[in-house]
Amino acid sequence: LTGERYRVSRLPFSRVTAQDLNFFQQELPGRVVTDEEDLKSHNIDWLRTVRGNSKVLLRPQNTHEVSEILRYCNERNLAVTPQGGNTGLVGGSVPVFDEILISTALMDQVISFDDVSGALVCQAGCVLETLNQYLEGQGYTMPLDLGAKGSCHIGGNLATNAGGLRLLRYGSLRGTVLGLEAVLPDGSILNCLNSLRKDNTGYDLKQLFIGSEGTLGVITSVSILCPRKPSAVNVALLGCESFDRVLQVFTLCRDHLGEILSAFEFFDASCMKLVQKHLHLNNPLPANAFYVLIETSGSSTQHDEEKLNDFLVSAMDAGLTASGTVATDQSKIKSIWALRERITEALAHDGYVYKYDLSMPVDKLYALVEETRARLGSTAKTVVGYGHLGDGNLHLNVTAESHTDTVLAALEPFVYEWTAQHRGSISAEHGLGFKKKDHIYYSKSREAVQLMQKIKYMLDPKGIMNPYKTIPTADQ
Ligand code: FAD
Ligand code: 2HG
Ligand code: ZN
Repeated sequence: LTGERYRVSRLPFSRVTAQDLNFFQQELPGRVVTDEEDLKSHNIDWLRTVRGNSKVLLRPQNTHEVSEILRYCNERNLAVTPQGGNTGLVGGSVPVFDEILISTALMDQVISFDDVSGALVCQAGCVLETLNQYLEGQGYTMPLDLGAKGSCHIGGNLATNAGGLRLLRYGSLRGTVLGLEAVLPDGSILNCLNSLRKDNTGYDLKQLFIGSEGTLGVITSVSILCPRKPSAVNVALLGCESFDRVLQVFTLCRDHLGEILSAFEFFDASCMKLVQKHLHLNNPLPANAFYVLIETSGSSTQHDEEKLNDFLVSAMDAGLTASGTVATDQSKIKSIWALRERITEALAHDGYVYKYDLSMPVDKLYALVEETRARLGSTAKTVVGYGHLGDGNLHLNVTAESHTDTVLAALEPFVYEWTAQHRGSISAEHGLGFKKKDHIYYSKSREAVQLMQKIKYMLDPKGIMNPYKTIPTADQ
């Protein structure tokens, strides 16, 4: 866990005193958590691989309270870690040492929804799935969806610039977020919360906070453009005998389904085995080397079904797919999606997980999985490859009985070098957090990192915002 394995030393921040606790209790009566038991789940990440030792968690309800907390912490030189749903996969959401946790859990109010433009304005602590349910009642949907939707907060989604299962259709948060409000480390409030589609007045400051992983300020409110809820959704699960076939299915799929294609995900046979073994999910197809999940979202059931059927006939005729099944009703759609969405959960049951989230040219995606598998041999329990193929995003995961330096040494820097050689990114959508910040140079130049450090220093000269995360400190 933290410290020993990662060889990191505590920076000279102040330590929380009784006087500090008094101040917090005055500001947030009944919303200051200091009980060790209650703090446990906030001090450890979802993967249970990094653990901090925070002694206090603050639960503000509004922007003003966040501002008061940060102004005080900055003056006192107390380090803080913003925390949403704590579903992050790179150790960014938990303290490394005794940083104060600022939770957005009680900032869960919808502020406004414009049912003509689809602009939703809400507080940062709204849970993604709750927002989606709220919108569905009004004929709209959220432009992003991910397996952690039941727990992750929209503020956390912005802070990590989460990608997920709908990016292929609705694009990244960098396009769908219309505005945001953030509290800077000195307590000042940056209000960029507009709901305009177009606004070219000066630099687009909201982009700095999207993907900043809590290192520049706390995102307190969000304005996001939501699409209409599609009235016709179909899902197909296909089996393919090689990755080459998967790629051919993708090309054919784009030709046939074009504008109604909303997801193109793939996973290999090892993933299927894991969800069957650990989660008892049912594979509706005969065993295959690869599986492809295709989703269409459109406005005409008949038109979409016709298109999907034409595509399936072409794929079968061309011998690209060995077997397949189609779902139009909600419960079957859900059970097919579960096979893909719950792989992360199944992996967590399998052992210690080494997790890589890479983007690279699609034709190279699976070669890395095969090389990794051959390289590790019997030292690994399972090596799997899956991901958002439509976005060129591979999730390479390796499980072992426990963490060992031998497995780690076989994986790193190999995986990062391989990715950099193919001009890929070593973090496609999960961010760098605590675990990967020192690997940034595989994907960014020295000059780019130096400019990031200058921006960080300008906004957070004392470095109190989520220290030890995302970018290497300036003197490295
Ligand atoms: P947290 O985990 O609490 O925090 C993440 C980071 O953001 C931390 O650095 C934290 O300090 C910072 N932060 C949180 N809230 C704020 C705020 N209000 N202001 C400033 N900084 C803040 N990610 C994807 O991209 N695509 C996926 O498909 C995907 N699927 C997942 C499936 C599962 C089962 C799990 C467990 C995770 C998945 N993730 C995925 C990763 C994770 O869910 C996302 O990164 C999510 O966006 C994190 O949201 P959160 O509220 O849990 O943030
Ligand atoms: C997904 O796409 C998530 O399911 C998690 O991004 C990926 O666990 C992973 O590696
Ligand atoms: Zn993903």
